Amino acid sequence: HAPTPITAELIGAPTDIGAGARGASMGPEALRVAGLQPALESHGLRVLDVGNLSGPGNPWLPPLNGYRHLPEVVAWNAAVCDAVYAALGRGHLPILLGGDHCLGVGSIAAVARHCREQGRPLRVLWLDAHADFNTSALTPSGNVHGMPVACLCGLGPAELVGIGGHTPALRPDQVRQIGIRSVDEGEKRLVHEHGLEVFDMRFIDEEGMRRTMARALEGMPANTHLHVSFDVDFLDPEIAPGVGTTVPGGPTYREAQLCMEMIADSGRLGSLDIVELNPALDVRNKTAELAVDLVESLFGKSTLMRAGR
Ligand code: 5AB
Ligand code: MN
Ligand code: MN
Ligand code: MN
Repeated sequence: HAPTPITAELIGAPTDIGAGARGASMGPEALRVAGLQPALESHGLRVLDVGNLSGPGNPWLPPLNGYRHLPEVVAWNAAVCDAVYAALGRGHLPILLGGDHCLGVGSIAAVARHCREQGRPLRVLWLDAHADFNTSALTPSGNVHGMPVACLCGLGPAELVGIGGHTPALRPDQVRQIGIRSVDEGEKRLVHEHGLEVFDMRFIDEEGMRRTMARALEGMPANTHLHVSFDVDFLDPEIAPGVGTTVPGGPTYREAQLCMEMIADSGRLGSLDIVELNPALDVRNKTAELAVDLVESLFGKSTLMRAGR
């Protein structure tokens, strides 16, 4: 008989509270318009779209003590953390539709809590142009979307760092960063101090995406929960202009597909964030459509072709 299908739970978080440009708040709807639900269904998943979370508006204020909009960022992350944790408790695979990347704190804190309770190992793949390892002392902007990895590793304001009930939510050795090509000076030092494993664009240029992903996915015991935090600015801006913080020199269409396909082949994917999509900067929703196309590969779009070889 057929195995029980995966149920993906789509959770919209329409906010740009942690970003440096307005517009990521329109991300969830753009992903729906691009056909995310039918795309997932075409690969055999059941899909439950639970709609959008709500939270405070964006007051667009300057930083206060090194953070922009910290109380609002905390409110959104608390809502995301609760929703993702509840989805995992139902046995569903949560897909967070951001929203900006500050929401990675709530999403991954929930996943970490779930894994701790289930006694399962957790690995986080952080697909991004940026390391997102700033602190209030180091940040050039005060934008919290540049800080989520640091917060998850215990570096940040107590309200965010403890949002999942355990501090820190993650150890740096649980994280693999891929596609990195823009890291601030102080942030670089902190990344090295904490021993984050970073497969930057130089590494991908020299070793290729295949060896990069093989390295990023190695050493996962069978019951590992793999979380993918997909910042759409990971992709080269030539193919993905609809983001607030473009950095040239990212993965091509084929490199990104291979990255997603190798994650699918690992068979370990347990939760996903799709963040930083900014429809206000997009061209006819093509970045949203590309994100949907890549997420299809993450759920085995290429499997049939492989089965036939
Ligand atoms: B994103 C920058 N490092 O901290 C900062 O898009 C950019 O979630 C952060 O990766 C980019 O402001 C955050 C300059
Ligand atoms: Mn990011
Ligand atoms: Mn980024
Ligand atoms: Mn960004």
